[in-house]
Amino acid sequence: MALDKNTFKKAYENKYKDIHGDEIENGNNLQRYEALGSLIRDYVSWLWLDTNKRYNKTGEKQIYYFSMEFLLGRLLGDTLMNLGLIDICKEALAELNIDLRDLEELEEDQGLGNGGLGRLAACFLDSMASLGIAGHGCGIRYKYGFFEQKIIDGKQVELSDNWLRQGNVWERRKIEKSEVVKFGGEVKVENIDGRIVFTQINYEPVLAVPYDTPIVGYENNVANTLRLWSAETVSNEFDYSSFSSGEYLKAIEYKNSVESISQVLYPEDSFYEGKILRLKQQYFFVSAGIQSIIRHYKAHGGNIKFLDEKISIHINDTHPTLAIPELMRILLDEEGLGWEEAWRITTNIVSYTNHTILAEALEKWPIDMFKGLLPRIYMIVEEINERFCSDLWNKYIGQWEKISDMAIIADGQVRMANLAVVGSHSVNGVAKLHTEILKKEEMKNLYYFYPNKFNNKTNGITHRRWLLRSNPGLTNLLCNTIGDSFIKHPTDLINFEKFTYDKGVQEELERIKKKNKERLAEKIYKKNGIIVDTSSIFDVQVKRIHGYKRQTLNCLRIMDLYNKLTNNPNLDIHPRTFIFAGKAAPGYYLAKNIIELINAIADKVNNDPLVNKKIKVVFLENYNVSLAEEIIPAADLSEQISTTTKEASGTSNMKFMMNGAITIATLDGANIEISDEVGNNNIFIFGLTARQVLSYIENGGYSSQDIYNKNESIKNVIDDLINGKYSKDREKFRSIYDHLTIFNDEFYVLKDFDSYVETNKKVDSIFKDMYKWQEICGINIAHSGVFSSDRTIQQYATGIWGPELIYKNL
Ligand code: 26V
Repeated sequence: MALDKNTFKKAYENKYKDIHGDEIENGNNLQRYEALGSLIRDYVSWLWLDTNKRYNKTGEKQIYYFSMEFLLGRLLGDTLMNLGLIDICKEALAELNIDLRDLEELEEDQGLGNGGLGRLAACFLDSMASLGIAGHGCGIRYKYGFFEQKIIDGKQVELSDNWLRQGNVWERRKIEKSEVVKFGGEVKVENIDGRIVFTQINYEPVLAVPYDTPIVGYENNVANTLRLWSAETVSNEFDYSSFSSGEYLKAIEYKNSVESISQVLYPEDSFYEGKILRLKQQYFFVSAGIQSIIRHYKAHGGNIKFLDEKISIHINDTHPTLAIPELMRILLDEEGLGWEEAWRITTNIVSYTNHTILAEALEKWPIDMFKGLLPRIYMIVEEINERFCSDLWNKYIGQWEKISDMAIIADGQVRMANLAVVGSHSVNGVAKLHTEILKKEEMKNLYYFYPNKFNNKTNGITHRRWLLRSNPGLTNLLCNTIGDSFIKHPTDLINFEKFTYDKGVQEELERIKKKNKERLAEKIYKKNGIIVDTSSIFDVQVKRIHGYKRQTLNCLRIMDLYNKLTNNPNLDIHPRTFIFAGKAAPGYYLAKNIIELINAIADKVNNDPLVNKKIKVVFLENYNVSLAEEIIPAADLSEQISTTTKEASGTSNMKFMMNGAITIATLDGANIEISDEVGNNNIFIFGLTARQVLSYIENGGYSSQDIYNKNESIKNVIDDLINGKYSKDREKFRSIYDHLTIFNDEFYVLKDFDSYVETNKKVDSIFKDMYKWQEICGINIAHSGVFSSDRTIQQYATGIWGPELIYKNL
């Protein structure tokens, strides 16, 4: 945006007076933040209007990314950057004695997501807008986002995330664009003039009210829309006259039960429970979203028969799969199309991404629950299933097992993944290995039936938030060495490779990292009261706490190192600071126990003067996007140590790499592709291969007890879990102990222990040579461009949504 500092300053002063009726100097920073946010939103509004007008005029294809989760984080800084206003704003505020960073910190994180899947959706919105693709988000405006984590006595305690407490300057409530979503009741079937007509009657109507947030592209005059739906009663008025008859309380109860649909984000991301409220949430936003898309399309003269030429709907995992039968319902019942035509249009429009192969995360709804809540939708799913199964019968005569594996409805359940595959034209995994496992294992039968639907789209991250914004020091160095073309073309980062052999550049990389580490060290001191050595290796594992992500493996090797250091305090190791952060699902006992273990180790190690000059352990509470933005640029070592085959892709691995951390990893998810990019010598790989893990799963043959019995270091650390060393309560870590021993170590932690410890010794020896270490960091940065979500989105556009979408705005 073309604005000068003085104009900006004047506009800000006026805005402040406008909304607060006072002078800036009399107010507090929160008021200053509100005024700034409101001013920026005004600027964006013009752009937003322009973009929408343009889309209506050009009639270009609109992409709708349907997701239960959008983990945006804060918006002020990124929006300012994308508008090209950051320097002007900083300078104008400085003249008013205001530090922009102080205001930025007052913004609540928009935390409407659990982790990887939700953050990916946010990166994709940023990339779509920045590439000039007409791509919009559709989801739920949860009143409470992902819970806030407190650590009390070493344990996770969950507090509600009341993120709207201070209001939200970015959103606009659009009551006039509300939709009605119908739950329950019955379906009346009539024959009207020879046509069978289905009408849902006696249903419970819920009003879906949209709140729109602009998603601003990077310096390209584009503002797309994230539309989040909130549930309200259709009539918001209480009937006060019925107060005396006791109806008033009933009315309030009813209001609460309707509003509960968009009340809270489910804090699980890997364990499926068939809760009716979650099914309601899914249908609620999907139905509202599709109704509004079609209403808009028709209002602008679109012919329903060509809907698939003008829109694409992408479903982020199976959660929005009801988009398929809902679209069918509208095309059949409301638009009067025949089945074949409606089906062709629907499958052309919908595409699906799978994000996990964990069997326990597969969504399957009990038929009775499904049918009771969504009677008409169930009829349509039944019809889809029958038609699909009849195709299967023709192809696989007599192969009942295969057919029942592929069926959409079976064993009293509706299987959402099967419905998603059958009802869409594209099914993608999120990293090469993950896609191969989907094709050859998880969805083998469906893949052989529809080989052309399956494809890979390796995840990515927006380099604008994760490099330009979160690491200005590194961005500066890059601009000074290779110019700024990488900002629009992130693969140009490869030009940095030749500089990484330059000693001066290596020193500069070291200096930048040191500064980032100092900032993080300050934060650690403020939050945890722990002083950490910024010349130590910052060894970081930040992500959801989960068995398969193997924070336990990390813990065991720290416990092992602790044993070795207490036996020999002169052991020659480079000092290390082990940094953890992450939330456990509130109902996941083992994961919560792991958090307690990390904190118990921290307590022990940090307070032992014999070792605490060499190692320290830190658990930072309440991991979220903003905290990630501070931790990742300060990391030396990126821990990506999941059990091979279990992590679909991972995206923090890409963020660390782009910020010049070196990865220690198993050959899982996108780690494989990172390794292919940088070469074996520039990454630390260890552990079982996918083939070995799959063979254990299929053929058995793994015994953790054997390893425990034969390996002394392992035996010692496992015993330490229950011998009182880390807790007076010897039973405290019993569940971890049992998991690793009696339950045969489901995630092969003990199997990978030795190679992990050995590989860490290599880390140590290379870190001692600062120049070599920084050279490798530089190579990682140089090769990180392909992991920008711009690349991913271009591949979605060309391969799934429509090749005409890309490159027009670059
Ligand atoms: C599954 C479930 C199961 C039922 C309960 C609620 C719920 C919510 C989300 C999911 C999907 C899987 C969760 C997820 O975040 N997967 C991660 O997706 C990332 C982006 O593709 C990927 O990098 C991670 O490897 C994958 O774990």
